[in-house]
Amino acid sequence: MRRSTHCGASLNGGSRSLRSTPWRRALLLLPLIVLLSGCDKDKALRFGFPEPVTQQGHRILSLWTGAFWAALVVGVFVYALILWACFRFRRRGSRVPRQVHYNVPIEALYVALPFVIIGVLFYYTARDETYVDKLTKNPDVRIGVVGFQWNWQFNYPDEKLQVTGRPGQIPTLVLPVDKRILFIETSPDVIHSFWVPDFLFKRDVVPGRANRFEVRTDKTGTFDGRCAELCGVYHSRMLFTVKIVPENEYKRFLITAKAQAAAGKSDIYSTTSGGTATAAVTAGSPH
Ligand SMILES: [Cu+2]
Repeated sequence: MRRSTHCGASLNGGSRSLRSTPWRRALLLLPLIVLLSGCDKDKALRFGFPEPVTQQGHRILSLWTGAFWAALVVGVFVYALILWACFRFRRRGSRVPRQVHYNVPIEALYVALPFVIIGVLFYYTARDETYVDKLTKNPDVRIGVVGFQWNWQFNYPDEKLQVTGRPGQIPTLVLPVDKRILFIETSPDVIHSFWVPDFLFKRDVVPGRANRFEVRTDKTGTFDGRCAELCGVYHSRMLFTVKIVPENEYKRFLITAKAQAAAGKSDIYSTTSGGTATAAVTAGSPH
């Protein structure tokens, strides 16, 4: 009898602390979470993704946020069920709870429901991947990307111009806004990965093959780019800058860069014989 009284007291004490402590902690943490999030409501609603600067990026963002909301709803529902079961059916005295057998409708539901969720996620992923990978017949600008140990070269085959990063000099890829840009990637050595976080996209640069992708730029600005594949000892030096500018500024850039290249005044700009984008990409990569 004494033992059961002691046990009851401990359980009551336990339930009291369960009721108060986690909630107090959560309330204390809440301002900290808001503070650490930088109070950027838009970024919080993008679940950490940057604001996209290409049309394809908007589609990728909607896929990401959709999947995140779905995961959030499922997560909250599952945790609520777990907590509800923990509190609702916690031990009370020495009474044995009602013993039950299987429940066919509920078991059928929790087998079928995950398949429905996977099916929906699969559908949207396949749909958006097809959209992002789509290449148009006549892109406005073709850019050859050469990733090499340890820098980048950008070729403008239609302009017979190439931009090559040198040690200590980060190359800038200038692109016009509101245009369809086709990228053709190659590598003379190992696998690299062309990544512009604000595109919400990266693609491997693989030796022996030309990987292609296309974006439509829709916002001007200067954005960081980097290699996203550990490609050797100086992988961290593989940085570049992407500058998306209005068309007249883009044309001015081409004129200036080509003039500097022709005059031999620049380490970064040089002229090429042109040709197809792939040929221009693979030709003359510095090593
Ligand atoms: Cu690399």
